[in-house]
Amino acid sequence: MTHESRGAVVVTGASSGFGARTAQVLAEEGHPVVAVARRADRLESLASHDPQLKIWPLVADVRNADALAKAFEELPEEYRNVSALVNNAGLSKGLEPIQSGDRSLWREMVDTNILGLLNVTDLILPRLVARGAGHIVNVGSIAATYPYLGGNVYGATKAFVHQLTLNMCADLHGTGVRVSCVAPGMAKTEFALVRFDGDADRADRLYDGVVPLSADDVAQAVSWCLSRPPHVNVNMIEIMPTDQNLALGFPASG
Ligand code: NDP
Ligand code: 8X3
Repeated sequence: MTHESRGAVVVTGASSGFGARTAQVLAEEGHPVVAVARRADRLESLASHDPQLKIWPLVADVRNADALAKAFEELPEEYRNVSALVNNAGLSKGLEPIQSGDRSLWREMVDTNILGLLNVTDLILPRLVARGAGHIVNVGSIAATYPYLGGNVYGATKAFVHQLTLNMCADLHGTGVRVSCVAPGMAKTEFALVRFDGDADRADRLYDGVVPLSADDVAQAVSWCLSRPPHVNVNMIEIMPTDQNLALGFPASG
């Protein structure tokens, strides 16, 4: 554990998948964790699963900056000394080609994956700069770098996350705040279920013949970034299932 990471860690999208597992892993390492998402029941069960772990459920929609700020004002004392942020909340919606895409789905992805991430960053980053140390890990995607059919707006929102990470590193040089991006490939979480609007059969078909990444694989990568010594900044980690072959096109056609 590095010096600055002894404080609390804010993990967004902690009600499921990567975020839930990351919250557990970081709490097991001894960090108080502020677990952010919209589904209160999921956060409550994460927080109460192991009473030894310090996980505080913070129910908020990352798209609503005012509600987020208000909820953070009400944090108990031991969760207020935030030293790191994992910007993980995000989603994909639909897999239509761009020419027949649905604007409301595009907006939901942009509002969540781009503006939502900026809302949380805007809230937490000034605290990190003020303490002269801190770390932000942004969860990107290989969809940012490698196109696939129907990935259009989703991939572009993740390309924003990748480029923002590098630009944040540039701006934050000399402040003691580090910024990393973890870019996973196909992983079995609720991601595909959300993308296909609750169609479980279609979501499951995505993983036919593939051993996907697990939420733990990604959580370990996030933990590794956060636990590097202060002189090391991990800019970017790409992590893919061995079974996922970019040269054969993307398996996301579901
Ligand atoms: P899940 O669907 O399992 O988890 C997504 C999380 O984001 C949930 O906790 C959800 O919580 C939260 N979330 C979504 N919208 C909002 C919102 N408006 N406000 C607050 N929280 C929100 O998917 P993953 O764990 O797989 O996804 C996590 C991240 O990883 C995403 O950014 C995704 O794009 C990215 N990713 C996923 C990959 C995969 O194959 N699974 C691969 C590469 C990247 P709730 O609904 O309760 O608000
Ligand atoms: C999600 C990765 O491969 O399902 O970001 O598009 S993939």
